[in-house]
Amino acid sequence: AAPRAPVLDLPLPKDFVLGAATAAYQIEGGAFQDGKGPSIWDEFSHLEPSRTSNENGDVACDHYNRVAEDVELMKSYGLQAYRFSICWSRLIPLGGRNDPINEKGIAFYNNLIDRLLAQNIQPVATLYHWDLPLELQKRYGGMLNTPQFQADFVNYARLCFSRFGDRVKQWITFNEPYIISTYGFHSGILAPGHSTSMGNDSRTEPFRAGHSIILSHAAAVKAYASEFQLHQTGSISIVLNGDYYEPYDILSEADRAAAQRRMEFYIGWFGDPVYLGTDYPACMRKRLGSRLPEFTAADLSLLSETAPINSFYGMNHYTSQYARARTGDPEEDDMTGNVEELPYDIDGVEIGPLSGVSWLRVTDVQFRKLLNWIWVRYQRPIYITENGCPCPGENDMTVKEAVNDDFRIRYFGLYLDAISRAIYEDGVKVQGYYAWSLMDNFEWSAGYGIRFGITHVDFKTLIRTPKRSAFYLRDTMKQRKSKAAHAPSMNVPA
Ligand code: PNW
Repeated sequence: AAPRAPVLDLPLPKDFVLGAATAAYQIEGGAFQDGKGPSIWDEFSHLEPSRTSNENGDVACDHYNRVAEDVELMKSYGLQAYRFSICWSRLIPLGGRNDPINEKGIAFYNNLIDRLLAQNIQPVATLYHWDLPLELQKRYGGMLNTPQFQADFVNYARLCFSRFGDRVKQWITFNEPYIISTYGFHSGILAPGHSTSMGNDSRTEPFRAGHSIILSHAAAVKAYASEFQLHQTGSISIVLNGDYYEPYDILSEADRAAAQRRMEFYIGWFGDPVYLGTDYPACMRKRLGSRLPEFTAADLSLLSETAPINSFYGMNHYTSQYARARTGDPEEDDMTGNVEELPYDIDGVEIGPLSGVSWLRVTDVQFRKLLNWIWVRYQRPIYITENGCPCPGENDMTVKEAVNDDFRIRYFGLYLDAISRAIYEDGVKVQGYYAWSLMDNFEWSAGYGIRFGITHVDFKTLIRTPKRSAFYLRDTMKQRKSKAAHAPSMNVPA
């Protein structure tokens, strides 16, 4: 076996933020409590035959009824910030701009936010982590209806800013538009589960959904900036995920171009309109033709006006792959720029060790490269808003075994070292790191079978048990920050 690189516990800046992240549907439960309306996930997770491994989020971690206990956990982990998402249909059960508001839902998030602040943990709120009010999907097709969706989203965003913005100082509009668009409207493995095999048009739907997300994001940013930011003094942006792509054959010009193109089809799709205020990447326009919606002149001026307001880049990152140029014509519903994705290169060498889930390999070297790619392209300070992994075989372990999560500790250690190198050797500005996830939770189509938590959750008793990685994060952060004072600061741009 190849020698394993050691974790070096390299320095991090003193003001670097350690947090953990969750999403409403994955942890809250209370699916029918206190007037919450159903979301597309309540419907999707109850379909027969099951598309979520015969499990659903009705109870999940029961966080809805255990906020006090969960904030205590965060405190014991030394977290400085907590990224959670707000369930739209808890606040507006039917979702729309003329529909009634549910004060009990507002009270739930008020209580969470106040408890966090009482422990000096900064709340970071995501407005949309995949749980669209079901009624809006039924009423007008949800994201496939851009003007209606945009108007309803901005109304919901305004409600959140006005009720929580006195205390929430960092806002994220959408979590992972790429995953929403491709998994919700192409492969269909996430809600609303559209795909060609279900009779939907997967050639165009993902790009229409993505278009709605971009324009709804921009409209919400504009509302925040013009109506709230001056007195609330918070920041707002979006969270984009993305893998880094290495060329399958480093000597092949076609594979090198394929790797770059794959990242533009993944990250540039959303990053260019949102952060640069421009049209979709040229390679997408060229290859997708009429499959890709057009921005009107008014859209483009909204995008260019709001682009600079997005003051940070929210980056979810887990893994990387090899990209190989396809030789034939692309599939008619191709989403990749005609690129084949592989876990190994031309010599058969795997990109990194496999974690507890088939799509995630440990690729810390590529993480550093992606930090550089994003920094060069978008020039925003970066927050790692999600990063983590399940350990191999973790779901078959007893609690006693699962809390000794050495594989996860090493993953965190290597990825934090990569951040340190990006900061001090490459001059990339990285300001914080949120572990995914605070606790084991409902992992979408995989149900409860894939565990990403730094806290073990027994889904029968709902008992929480800290894993060693939670305390590793606390301790390594302290150690890394104490070193930072002595670290040379190189190539840091103005
Ligand atoms: C993220 N992929 O989704 C989500 O933001 C979380 O809700 C989720 O629990 C977490 O990652 C772990 O899966 C992703 O296939 C889903 O590359 C799939 C991928 C990446 C991110």
